[in-house]
Amino acid sequence: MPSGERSAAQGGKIVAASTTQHIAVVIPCLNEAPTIAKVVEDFRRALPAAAIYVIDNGSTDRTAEIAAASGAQVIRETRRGKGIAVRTAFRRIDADFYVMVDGDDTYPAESVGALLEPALAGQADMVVGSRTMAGTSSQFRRLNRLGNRLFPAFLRFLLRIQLTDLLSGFRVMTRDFVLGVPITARNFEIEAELTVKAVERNYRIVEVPIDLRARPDGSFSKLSPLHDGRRIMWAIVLLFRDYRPMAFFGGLGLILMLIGLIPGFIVISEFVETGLVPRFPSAILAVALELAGLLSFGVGLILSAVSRRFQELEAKIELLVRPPWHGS
Ligand SMILES: Nc1nc2c(ncn2[C@@H]2O[C@H](COP(=O)(O)OP(=O)(O)OP(=O)(O)O)[C@@H](O)[C@H]2O)c(=O)[nH]1
Ligand SMILES: [Mg+2]
Repeated sequence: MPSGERSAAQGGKIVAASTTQHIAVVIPCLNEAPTIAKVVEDFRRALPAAAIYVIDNGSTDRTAEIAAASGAQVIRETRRGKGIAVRTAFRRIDADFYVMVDGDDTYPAESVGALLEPALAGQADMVVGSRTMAGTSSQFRRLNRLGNRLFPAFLRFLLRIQLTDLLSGFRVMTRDFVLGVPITARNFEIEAELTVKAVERNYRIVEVPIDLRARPDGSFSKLSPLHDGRRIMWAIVLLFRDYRPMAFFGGLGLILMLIGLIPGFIVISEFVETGLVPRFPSAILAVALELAGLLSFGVGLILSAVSRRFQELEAKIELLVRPPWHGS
């Protein structure tokens, strides 16, 4: 493994100290020709010993060519999607620490030292550059800002995740983290997936404030707030279903049963008064809703037992793959 330089921020300045840790900067890119050279150069300056990789998804502009000319190693991935590009990067690149950042020159390279610090010090498995922490002055597009408020609130409500920025594209991850968190997202759900899966697996997440810049003129966003926002929301719902099946199906069951009480109450009160059941369809609807609710509860119970056993299985596989007596 090549030797690298250890960078840490002290008083806002990045200082280098020698270490044998290998740092890889991973930049997923789709048509970022106007900015990619600056991003590569900025990270080269901030982390002189790190290897810089641009994952190109068949850009139709000169992104790959410019990235290579700037000294980055270009990995080509024909399947479209930021999530797929990041997954490919993690499979192909071996490093002790991974820095993930966008190629649109919106994240500050000068903050990379502050992001690396908790990971290098062994205090964090993933460090997230938070664009919304107190004290930051990030420049969001209007709908993006709304999404970046809405999703953390949504996750706080569903999964009690207390983080300020779920969707930040500027992160540092350790090798252990990258090996331990399976990625399935294909597009912009990647960040939400990383965050939720990290929390559910009890990885240590540290947020560091950063300022997001606006995209420079002539560079175009690949994110459609409505379309991708919907996908991110859907991804969060599916993660909730998979990681908290009892809450998901139990909640659904409770809602169905409560709705079923309405026709049920009418039918029962009529029966108590007259001894008859004149509204037959209401009676059937009430029973159907109560049974559907119970079924949903049952599904929740079964899935939560299965998911618990899978957690145990995952812990055992981890022990087999990386036995503790072989060091970390
Ligand atoms: N490899 C690859 N990278 C992608 C793809 N889509 C987006 N990206 C990159 O992912 C990063 C984030 O995309 P952006 O369009 O900047 O999305 P955003 O940062 O959420 O939103 P804006 O900065 O407002 O546009 C950029 O570096 C893109 O080039 C893709 O399909 N493949
Ligand atoms: Mg961007």
